[in-house]
Amino acid sequence: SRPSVGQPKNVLHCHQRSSDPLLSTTMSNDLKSKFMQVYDQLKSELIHDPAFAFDDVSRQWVDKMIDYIVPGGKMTRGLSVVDSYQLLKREELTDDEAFLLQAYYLLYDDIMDGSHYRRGQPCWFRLPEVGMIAVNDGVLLRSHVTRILKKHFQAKAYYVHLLDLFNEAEFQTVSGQMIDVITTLVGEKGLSNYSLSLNRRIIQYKCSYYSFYLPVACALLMIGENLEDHVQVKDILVEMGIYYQVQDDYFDTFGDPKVVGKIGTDIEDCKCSWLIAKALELANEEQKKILNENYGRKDLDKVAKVKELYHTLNLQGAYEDYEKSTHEELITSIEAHPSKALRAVLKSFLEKIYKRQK
Ligand code: DMA
Ligand code: MG
Ligand code: MG
Ligand code: MG
Repeated sequence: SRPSVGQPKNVLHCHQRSSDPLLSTTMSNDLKSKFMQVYDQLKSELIHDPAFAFDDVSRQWVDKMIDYIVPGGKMTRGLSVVDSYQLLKREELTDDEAFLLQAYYLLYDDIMDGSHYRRGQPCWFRLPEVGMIAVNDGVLLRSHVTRILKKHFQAKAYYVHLLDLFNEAEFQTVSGQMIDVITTLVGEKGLSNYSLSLNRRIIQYKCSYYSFYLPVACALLMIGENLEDHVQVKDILVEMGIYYQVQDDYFDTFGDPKVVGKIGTDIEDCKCSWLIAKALELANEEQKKILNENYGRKDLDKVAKVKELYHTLNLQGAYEDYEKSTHEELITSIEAHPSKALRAVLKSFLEKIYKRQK
């Protein structure tokens, strides 16, 4: 089994909450606490639903489940909505469906990936009393997203577009998740079809749309924009999302679990991650053979052999080059956008994720 990270609940969790670069650089404490107030309100709306009125057991379950998996992350997506809206309209707004959506994707992702830790604590489904009840918890969270949208945005002219946007983003994400997982069935028989272009296709779907496009698109709808007029913004955000997930793939092996709050499973799971795709591109025939023999196996010695080869191939260096050139390309496409406000939104997001450590 996987190495333990010691006392995750105390050590990792505290670390993560206190040192978030995103929150500390761009969000005032005031906005953070306001954001958490909205979280509390939305949570209270759910736990006081008549569905749970007849007994305390179900209410406590939902209370605990939501607190366990919804806050505690970087809250990037939820805060991005607020951030974009403020930059575009210079008004205040707090809103957090996007991070509820994130909680439910992660809940399923950890089950699918057989992960053990998330945000410095054991994955929700790993708790002895939870197990496969987590499957239903995920559906509950997802349906609550739609209910929040209804309760708070039903009267708005853009309501139907907002619903459609969430649904589309969700379709893209779960399609990406499906491809991410079924690709490994082929990979387990041999890595010959693993490539950077396959990795790009997977991560574009599973990560970009909901993590980067969705929050900004929400803000655009709220200020009365038509999303069809913002294809250029969408393309840039999709590129940024791909970059974000390449970083995630890199942290899976090279990140410090104490900092990223999770323990990587990509090598064991035979994922078509950026690292293996890049490694295959750089490897000679002999090294490719080693990768084919050791990648995608639960055996710790085999995992170690893959990591050793990653070092030999200097994937850290390749990653640094990738970061640098992607940053330059993104800056160039952002500069080409005609709207000053949107350039500011896009640049602020890029600078938040550039060279992130978690
Ligand atoms: C995550 O991919 C994608 C979604 C849609 C949650 P991943 O399995 O690499 O994420 P993590 O490293 O956080 O488990
Ligand atoms: Mg996954
Ligand atoms: Mg995962
Ligand atoms: Mg990952």
